[in-house]
Amino acid sequence: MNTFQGNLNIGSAERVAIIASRFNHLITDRLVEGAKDSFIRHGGDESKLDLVLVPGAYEIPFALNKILDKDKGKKYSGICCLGAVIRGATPHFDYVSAEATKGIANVALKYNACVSFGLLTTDTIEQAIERAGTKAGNKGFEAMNSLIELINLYKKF
Ligand code: INI
Repeated sequence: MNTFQGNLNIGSAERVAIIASRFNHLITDRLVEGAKDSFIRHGGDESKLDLVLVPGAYEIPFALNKILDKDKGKKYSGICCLGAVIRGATPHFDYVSAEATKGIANVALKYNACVSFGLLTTDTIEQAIERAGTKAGNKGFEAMNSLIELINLYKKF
């Protein structure tokens, strides 16, 4: 059986972008730190890591679309999307989380791009804190790990 999978080494020549939303920035700042930590620990050159900030998670797919449209797959090896959607008293959460999730997937498929999904969708702020560098780890770190693995997997095809 031939098995294909990517490793977790990112070459120092690879350029990667993080798109992160500022909404709930107490949380998203920690996700960015986690993603940056993963990038550097796996061999990435910090000067090749770009951070693109958008107002909220709803805007992540639009920025992703714009960047990939301009980039044509030349500049970035991959893009890591980070955000935090936290349920409130109204149905707003459902619309924002659904559109951000669908939008990121649709744009990634449209451009056949390496994109990872580090969007927290939680019922409470406590759940978000747990996933942003405390009890449940750091989902930004995990999302960058997945991106690096995907970048290396794609090189095999
Ligand atoms: N954006 C988030 O990133 N997280 C949220 O929890 C959130 N809530 O709950 O409102 C949120 N809303 C803003 C939205 O993403 C857009 O920025 C806004 O609607 C303007 O387009």
